[in-house]
Amino acid sequence: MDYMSTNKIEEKLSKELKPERYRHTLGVAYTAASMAMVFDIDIHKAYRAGLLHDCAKGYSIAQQKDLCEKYGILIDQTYKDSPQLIHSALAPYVAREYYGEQDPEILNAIECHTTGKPAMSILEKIVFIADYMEPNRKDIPGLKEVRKLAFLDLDVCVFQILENTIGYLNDIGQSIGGSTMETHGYYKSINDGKKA
Ligand code: DGI
Ligand code: FE
Ligand code: FE
Repeated sequence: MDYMSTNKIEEKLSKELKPERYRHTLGVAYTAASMAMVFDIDIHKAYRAGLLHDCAKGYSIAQQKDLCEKYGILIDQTYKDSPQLIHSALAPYVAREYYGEQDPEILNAIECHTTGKPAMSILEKIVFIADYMEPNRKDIPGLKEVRKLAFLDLDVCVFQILENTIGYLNDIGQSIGGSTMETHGYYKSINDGKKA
């Protein structure tokens, strides 16, 4: 697939995703672009990463599993327990094949947008955070604080999101994947190190 203009990507996503999901997608794109202005990275890159982050969400879980087979992505125990994480692993493949995205920084950022990972780039942190806090997200406890932190300290903000998410998943009795815990531990130690 050849390079697609941002306009074309928007047009295609608006057909592939449900209206509510597309609305969220635009929210993440604009939020990521605003954060890029604060943290001095390429605004347009942040916008495109936001646009593409949920590009695999138009497929059912069954279709997502088939696509994993096609691309050689292993469906491990974490994905069996939490199939809502699969669209994130698929995102770079779908973005490349169906949306012509070649930029490795964008592809990496959309790949880790659900669980995060240790030592994320600024763009990776921005997409992870923007996904959680874009304006169309329904209000949840702690969201106001996350929205402020998002423009002040990316590492503290990432950690706070993981605290909230892990607490929430524990409350509803959902299993928490290894990469989520690994990201949480990494950002805890990074932030503790800054205080010391
Ligand atoms: O914009 P979305 O695609 O809806 O949001 P998302 O990609 O951040 O993630 C979807 C869900 O995954 C969200 O409710 C948080 C949840 N999640 C994150 N880490 C884990 C997890 N769910 C489980 N079960 N395990 C995890 O480790
Ligand atoms: Fe997602
Ligand atoms: Fe999302």
